[in-house]
Order: sequence, then structure tokens, then C-alpha cells
Amino acid sequence: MLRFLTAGESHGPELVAVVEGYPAGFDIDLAKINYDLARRQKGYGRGGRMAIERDEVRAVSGIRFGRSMGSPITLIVENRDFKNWHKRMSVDPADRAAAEAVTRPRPGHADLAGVLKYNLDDIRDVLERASARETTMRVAVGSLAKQILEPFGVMTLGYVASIGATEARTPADLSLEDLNRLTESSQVRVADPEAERAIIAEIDECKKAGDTLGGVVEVVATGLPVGLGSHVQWDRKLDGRLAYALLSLQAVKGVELGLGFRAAAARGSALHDEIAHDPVARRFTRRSNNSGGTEGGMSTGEPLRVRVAFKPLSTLMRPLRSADIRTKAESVGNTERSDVCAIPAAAVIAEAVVAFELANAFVEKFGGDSRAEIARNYAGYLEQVRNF
Ligand code: EPS
Repeated sequence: MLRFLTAGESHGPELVAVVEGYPAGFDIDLAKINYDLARRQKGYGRGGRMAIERDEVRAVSGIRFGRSMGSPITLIVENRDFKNWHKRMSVDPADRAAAEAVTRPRPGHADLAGVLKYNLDDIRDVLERASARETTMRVAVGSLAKQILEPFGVMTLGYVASIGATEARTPADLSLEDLNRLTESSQVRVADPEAERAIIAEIDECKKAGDTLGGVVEVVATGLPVGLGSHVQWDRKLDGRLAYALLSLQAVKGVELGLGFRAAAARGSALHDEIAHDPVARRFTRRSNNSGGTEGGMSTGEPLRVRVAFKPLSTLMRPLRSADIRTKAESVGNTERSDVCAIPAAAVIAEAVVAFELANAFVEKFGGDSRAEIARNYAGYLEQVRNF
């Protein structure tokens, strides 16, 4: 089993992730992780923080001479902004007086529930950890997970389906490579130049109005074998695990697989993906993929399609009404530097989360302590399915 923990505050010195269960013998390219971290930093609508940071990973355990050793892998990313916060984020009690407490919770953020639950009198103690800055490590871990999947031909890609009221028309017949090329060169990670212009105009408008924008991202994974996950127990279902992991991301309010909520309105006869058999390839095929690539909690072998809905960011430059946690006086929520729209980054983050869950299911199915063992089990399983 692959698992990980993250630690670190948004304006603390460093962000950390410890990944456990990573098999031995995989080539680890830190440049690939840094590439994904840079993708997460991009996107029209980001705030001032991304101009300060240049997220780069440092590995301090589990990797030797560019190869995983099977031991826990620890990744660290430095927060460059810490130098501007070292007094306000100090571990030393002597620095307490230097920090002004945040006392006006932002509706939509973890602020109010967090201080009530943890009995804290400074909202900063909550917001520092609740911040989407934490997704830096989700991307680092997901990118590491991709390095298990890619040698076996499994590719993952996240891109933007809509921002605010503007839906991008993503051409349905594009290969993953072409979709990657198009969305990577877009300022808002869409494969539709007309939608890109409309989205940029809406972000500009929101910035002027002190408002924020949410959106929907889509993640596609290709090259999956049939049978990742399992129907036999609730917590082994691949779709359930994907939804859990994606809903744990900051600002996520909805996850759909395939047609998702639209499947509820369709007739069964129009929805389910009819089965055929290709005798040359010796495989069962589908005439459609409305399921989004999972049935009974298992991968079908068709492309996985997941959509994730992110609400607009809750830090508003024109803040909503709120009440002070100390005085109880009604006023407005706290404002601090933030983004107008982080949906292009959210696509990269959702991609990383999906990659981790798929890698976990892959390691579980082809179980192995080493790449060679996984490769043997994988080849044997593919043969079993072909000869079925
Ligand atoms: C983020 C870093 C944060 C925010 C954003 C995401 O940096 P700062 O708070 O210093 O501006 O830009 O976090 C939030 C939107 C949030 O609600 O916390 C990042 O690295 O992605």
C-alpha cells in the first residue's frame, strides 16, 4: 500500500511529504516533479505569492543514485516567502507579541470552524494549514506516483472544463498528447481559444470587483488495465477512493465520474456502455464510455474520466459580512493576499491526486516490493486477461 502525510504551514519555513510503500527499483527524476510543481504555479488569475515562490523539491530519504530503495521517500519544498514571515510564524514564544492576531473569519474558509474546534484565539493558526499552499506537496507526491505508472503506459492529464460561467469546448477526438500540448500552452489550461478569451475577461472583471471565481476541472487517465480497485469491499472501490481523495482538496464541492449527475436523468438503455469483443486484440471493448472508466468499483480498461467542481476562493478583496471571534462585533471577513482564480492550478492538483490513487491501486493489484516484481505480475495478468 502507498500512503503519505504532508506537513507545513503556508508561510512556515518548509512543506514536507513522507511517502511510504513506494516500491524499490523505480527511476526517480526530480526534474519531472519540479516540472509539475511549476505547472501548479501557473495560470491567469493567480496572486502575488506565485511571483515570490519557485517551488523546487529536495529529496532527503528513500532515493539513492536516482532510484527508489523501497524505504520512505521524504520530499521537502522551501517556502521562499518565509523570510517575510519569520517573526510572525516563529516557533519561539518570545516572538508572540510581534504578531497581530487575525480575528475576523472569512465565510467559506476553515477559519471559524477551525478556531472553535481547536480552541484557538488567532485565526492564523488555522488558515496557515488550511491554505491551498498544501497542494504543493499533493502535486509533488502525485508526480512521484506518476513515475510508477508511466513505465506501464498509464498517462494522466488534468485540464480546465469551465471557469465561472464559461464552459470550454474540449474537442472530443484529441489524443492525450494533443490535449496536453493545447492546454499546456493556454493561460487558463483550456483547449478552446474562444473560451480562453472569455475566461480571461471574466477574471479581469472579478479582480476589479474584488471577487473570486471557481470552476470545473477534468482529469483523464489512459492505459489502465481492467480490474484496479475491487467490488468486494466498500473501501477498496476505485471510484470511491478517487472521490474521497479529490474531495479532500481545498475548495472542492463535487466529484463526478463519467456522466456523473447527468447519468441520473438518462434511461438505463441509453447510458450503459455496451460490450463487444475484438478477436484480433483479444480484448473486450465498449461502444461508449459513459461510466467514465469504472464499473463496480473497478477500472474497466477504458479511459478514466473524472470531473471535479471547485468553489470560488473564499478570500475576497471586497469581503463578506462576518463577526469578530473576540469582540463578537459584526463587521466583515479578513482580507489578505490571495488569488482571483486558481482553477488552472486546480487541474494540475487534481491530476496529481488521481495519479496517486491510481498508483496505489496499481501497486495493490500487482503487489510488489520492486519494479521487477510488479512488471512480472503485470505481464502475467495481461496474459491471463487476453487468454480468458
Ligand atoms: C497558494 C498560496 C497562498 C495563496 C493560495 C494558494 O499564498 P498566500 O496566502 O501567501 O498569498 O495564494 O491560498 C489560498 C487561496 C487560500 O485560501 O489559502 C498556493 O501556493 O497555491
